[in-house]
Amino acid sequence: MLELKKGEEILAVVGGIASITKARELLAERLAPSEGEKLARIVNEDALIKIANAIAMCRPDSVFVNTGSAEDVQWIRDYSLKKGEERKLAKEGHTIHFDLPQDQARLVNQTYYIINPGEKMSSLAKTVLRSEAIDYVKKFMPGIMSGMTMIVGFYSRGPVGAEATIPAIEISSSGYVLHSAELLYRNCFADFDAEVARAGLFFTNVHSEGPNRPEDVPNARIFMDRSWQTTFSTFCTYAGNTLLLKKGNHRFSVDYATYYKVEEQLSEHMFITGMTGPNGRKTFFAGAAPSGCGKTTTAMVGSDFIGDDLAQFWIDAGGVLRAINPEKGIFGIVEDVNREGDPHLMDCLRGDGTEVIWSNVLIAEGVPYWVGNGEEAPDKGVNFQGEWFKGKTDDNGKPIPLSHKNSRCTLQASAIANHATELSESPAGVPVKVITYSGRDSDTMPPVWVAKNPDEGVVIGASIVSKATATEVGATGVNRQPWANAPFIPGALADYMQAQFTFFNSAKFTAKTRPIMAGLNYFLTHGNRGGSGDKLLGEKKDVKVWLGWLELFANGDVTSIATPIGYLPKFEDLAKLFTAINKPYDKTLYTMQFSLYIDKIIARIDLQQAAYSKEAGIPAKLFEVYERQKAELLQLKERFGAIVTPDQLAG
Ligand code: SPV
Ligand code: MN
Repeated sequence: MLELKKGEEILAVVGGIASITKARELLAERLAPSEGEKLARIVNEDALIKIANAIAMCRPDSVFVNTGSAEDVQWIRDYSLKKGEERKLAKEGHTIHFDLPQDQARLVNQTYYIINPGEKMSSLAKTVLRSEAIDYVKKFMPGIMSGMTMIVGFYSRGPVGAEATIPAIEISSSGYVLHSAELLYRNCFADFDAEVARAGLFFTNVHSEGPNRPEDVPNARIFMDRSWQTTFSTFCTYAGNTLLLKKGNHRFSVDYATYYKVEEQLSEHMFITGMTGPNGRKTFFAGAAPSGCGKTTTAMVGSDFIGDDLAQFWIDAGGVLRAINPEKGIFGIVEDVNREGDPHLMDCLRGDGTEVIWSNVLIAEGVPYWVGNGEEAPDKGVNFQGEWFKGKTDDNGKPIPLSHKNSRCTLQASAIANHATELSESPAGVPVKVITYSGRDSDTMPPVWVAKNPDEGVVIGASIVSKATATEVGATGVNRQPWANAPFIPGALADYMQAQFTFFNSAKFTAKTRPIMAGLNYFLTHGNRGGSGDKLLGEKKDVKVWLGWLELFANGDVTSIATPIGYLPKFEDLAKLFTAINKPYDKTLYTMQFSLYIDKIIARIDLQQAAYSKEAGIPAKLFEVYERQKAELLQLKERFGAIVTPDQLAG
């Protein structure tokens, strides 16, 4: 359940401004004439009251209104440099930003949904009661911007005018945050009022890094008030914690789609990309993957890249699934980005002419370096923890890597050679025919398989797992990652799941337009498929083949092998696609990749069933699909044994 505008609005409580008259008085008093003139172009009263309250609460020395004009954006770049949040690098347009060592990724244990008493939330969500959140904000946010400038920006989460686009305000004392916002989101200052009227809502984000000291990070909070669609972020700078236009507002969009737009919209943690099939045919894909599982790489494999992180969907009047990217840029992980796997991105990172904000990489003589870049590495430099030299260890004697695992690059997507910029900006969105779900699964699911129907497709999404890292404990060695979206699902998982079943089964789709839904897995190892060692069975460039096969399958150009878990590709069809990427592919490898390891799949189903049975109100359909698949797998096992090859399956 989600009830909007329920409970006290924290900004108003702490800022103390309840009327437009009072808001206008405060704005007249606190804004320099130049900024007041700019803000006068915004007429939405709710927005002005929010901004006035943020000023009353944070008490900045001055306020800068970002209209998105070239001068305003340059002001933001200069402010960030002057404040020391970014430093210029050797290459024109490149800067480096370091987050504090304690703030190198999403602070999941300090991220909370603000809830009203009695609200039912996802079992995976951390919550804080409204009254406690108010206490925190009252204690830490008044005066948090004193000595600083507050920057106010207006952004559109999608092309202006698109059915699933929602506008938002980003307020921050950080030049880096607003600079990032300019690269990643569409500034909609000129259209803000009209967009709020069209969409019927807007999101608000208030952030301040405060003094930006390590000792304050324990006090950092990322609060998301789902009832008032407002975020609060303090004492941190990592964009995933501060630029809440991104994951903060994604959470609100998920919430809004789940409770207010059932069968109309979905909001997903997915890339969007187009593949070119025979005769120039374009087929668009959207795909989910947990953070750090190759989502950006997959997106850029397409011939018509649209987005690498988020997707907003709706079904149009003709029954076609449409998607837009709420972002216009990339906040991408750089580890393992190299010429071989990511040529287009490398062109932007090493070539000229692209504005890039680097974060938390190694800088040596003004040049950024990162782990896995395929280049020669310097012996020393400055990285996320300060001075660095080869062999440097931390307090526990552990080697400090050259760059942080989550170090990132921020740039506009339009800089990428295969970005379909015009299409990305179209309010009509792109027609999506293929939905994919992938995780990091070393031993169970094949590289690609297609759901037999929408219910089974929803179950593939519900069953994503990623291999646990060394820091995560799990009896089975895998983490469940429902739809790769679970960290961003505020409400009950059961409600979200029901919304997925309803959406993908919608009668608005026709037999021709209903998307196919597929699983992808790039992480099988030799050792787990009858060979030996931890080496992966495939490589990054194989992604083109898996997507290429799905493109053909979605358009009825290839047949498949039916199995209890869905449809598998035939060897001959894959072999042709591998030939097209100049790579040998043999039947032995195919058999290792596509044999069904029945005991493993059943163990995986058991793991999911056990976990979902603990969750209240899960739709019965999920368990029905698992039961049917299990029964059919056991029949197969009886006939062929525990490992069933594609040849046996094809019978
Ligand atoms: C992710 O972690 O999924 C990201 C980066 O896309 S963050 O903004 O931190 O969410
Ligand atoms: Mn993400």
